Amino acid sequence: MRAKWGGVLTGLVGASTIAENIEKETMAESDYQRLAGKFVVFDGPDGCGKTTQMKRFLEKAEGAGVRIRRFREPGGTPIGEQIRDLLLSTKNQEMDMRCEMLLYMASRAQLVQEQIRPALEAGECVLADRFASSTLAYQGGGGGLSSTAILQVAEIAVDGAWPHLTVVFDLPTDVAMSRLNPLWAAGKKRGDVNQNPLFDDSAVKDRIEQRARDFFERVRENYLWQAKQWPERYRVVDASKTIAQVEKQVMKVVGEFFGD
Ligand code: Z5A
Repeated sequence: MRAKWGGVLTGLVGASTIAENIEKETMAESDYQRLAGKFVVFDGPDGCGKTTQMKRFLEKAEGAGVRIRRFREPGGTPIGEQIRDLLLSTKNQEMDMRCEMLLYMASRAQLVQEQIRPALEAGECVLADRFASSTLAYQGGGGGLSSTAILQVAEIAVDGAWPHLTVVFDLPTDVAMSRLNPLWAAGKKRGDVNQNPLFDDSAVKDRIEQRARDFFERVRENYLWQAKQWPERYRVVDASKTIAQVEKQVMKVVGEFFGD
């Protein structure tokens, strides 16, 4: 398992690694077999469609005989699910960003020790819905915490179990928001989305709505920055396309990453 995070954590660059050339629609049998013992993360802003794609990928990988385990963050263990409730509860509006970051990491530490490391050591493929890349994007890019500080805590939480590949699902914020709540696109009442405290603004005012939107712009930009920072283990797909088109991109980038 690799621990290659680090370097100077500043700046932002566009998604030069977006898979635009959609040629490879399926993964070869040999590509699937190379997933054994590999740790793959699907990540991206809310509404990017990663969960939809994970289900499809999982089905295909299992169909090809791959022993594959799927986890979501925060959560994935009994302790992690309790931490998830704390984090996503709309009651905890006063939660400090540092507390939030540490709770995500605490859930992750438990998940790594209890599930991810044993699965990888047993030769299974691990497919995770979010990982440390989410903390960098949300609590770092969105919340303003230093990426260096987040990575220092992550080194403790992850304890060497870094993903081999992180697939970032990139799309314009408005598209993501409109998927989660069509009212967003119409500029009307936002409502609650996935019990997300950021959106718990039942009497939406423009200032609040704008603040949430800006946050997610920064989240998106941070994911793209990560992909630029660590090109050897990140790939970006254009998640604004149809579900079938995004799936083709996923097959292409994963197949090529683990292929010959
Ligand atoms: N968070 C954090 O801040 N820091 C961290 O370290 C971690 C997480 C680990 C977890 O919420 C929250 O925790 C998350 C980040 C934060 N939210 N915030 N803020 P969650 O687990 O409840 O949800 P999520 O991870 O954000 O995933 P999601 O809401 O399930 O969305 P998704 O996985 O990105 O997308 P989806 O469920 O596959 O699709 C969303 C909708 O779009 C659905 O109706 C689909 O049918 C539709 N969809 C999907 N693909 C397409 C395409 N291609 N076209 C059109 N429509 C589509």
